Amino acid sequence: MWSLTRPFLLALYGLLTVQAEVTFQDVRDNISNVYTGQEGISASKYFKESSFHYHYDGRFAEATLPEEETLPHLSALIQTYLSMMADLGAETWIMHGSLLAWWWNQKIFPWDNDLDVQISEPIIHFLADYYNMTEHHFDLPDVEGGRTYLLEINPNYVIRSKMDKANVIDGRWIDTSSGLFIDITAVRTDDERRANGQPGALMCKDRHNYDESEIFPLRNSYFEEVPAKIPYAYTKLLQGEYGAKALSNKKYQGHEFDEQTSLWEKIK
Ligand SMILES: *[C@@H]1O[C@H](CO)[C@@H](O)[C@H](O)[C@H]1NC(C)=O
Ligand SMILES: CC(=O)N[C@H]1CO[C@H](CO)[C@@H](O)[C@@H]1O
Repeated sequence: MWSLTRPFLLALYGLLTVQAEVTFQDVRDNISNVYTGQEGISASKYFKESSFHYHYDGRFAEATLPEEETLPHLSALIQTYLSMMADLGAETWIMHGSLLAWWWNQKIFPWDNDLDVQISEPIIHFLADYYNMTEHHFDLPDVEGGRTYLLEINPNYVIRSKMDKANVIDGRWIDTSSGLFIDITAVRTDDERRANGQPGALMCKDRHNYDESEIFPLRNSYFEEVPAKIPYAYTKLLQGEYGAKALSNKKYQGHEFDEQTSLWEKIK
C-alpha cells in the first residue's frame, strides 16, 4: 500500500486533465433548462452492477481485485474524485460508511469495498450538463501509466421522487482499470416536508432525510490524506445512521482499533 505525500497532492491537482471542453454553445443552449422533476416518478434502472460483485462495474472488469489491492484502489478512487471535484469547483462531502471511517481515523475501513459521497442539487445539474462521461486521467505513484476515471451521471437524476427506487444513485466515479466505483448521491430540497413546515428539509432518493443545519456549513478536513468536506453535524448524523455504539465499539469485522497507531488492525 502506498501513502500520499503532500508534494504529490499538489501534483495531483496539476495532473488532472479533463477531456471535455465546455463551449459557449453548450452554455447558451442549456441555460434555460428547467428542472421541475415533472418527468414522471420512476424509470428503469440506469446503472448496472457487475454479475460478480455489486460494487464493480462489469464494463471494466471480469472479477474482483485481489484483497490486498482493493484498499489501494479505493484510496486512489476517493483521492482522485475529491481532487477532480475541487478542480471543477464542485462541492462534495463524504457520507454514510465513508463518514464513519473518517470519524475513526480519516481513513477507509480496511474491510470496506465501497465509498459514499454526496453533492447538492445544483452540482448534479452542473455535472450532468458539462461533465457526463468525461474521462479524467491521473498519474499515480507506483501505478505504471496512471489510471483513467470516468464520471457518469444517471439521466434519471431529473426525477426527484423517492418512488424512483431503481435510480437512487445519481452518479458514479468509476476506476476504468478495475471497475470499482464511488456512488454519488444528490441531496435535494424536500418539497413535501418543506410544505409541511420544515423549511430546511433535504432528502435523497435513497430515502435518507436531513435538515440543512445537519449538513451545512460543511467542515474542512482530510480523508485518505487529501482535503475533504464533512457534514456539519457529523456526530448526530453518524449516531442516527449507525447507532452510538458504532462510535465507541473498537472491535468490528474481525478488526480492532489500535489507539497507539490509530489504525484498524486485523485480529490475529
Ligand atoms: C450520460 O451519458 C450516457 C452515455 O451517453 C447517457 O446514456 C446518459 O443518459 C447521460 N446522462 C445524462 C445525465 O445526460
Ligand atoms: C448543445 C448541448 O450541449 N445541449 C445539451 C444540453 O443539455 C442536455 C441535457 O442535459 C443535453 O442533452 C444537450 O446535449
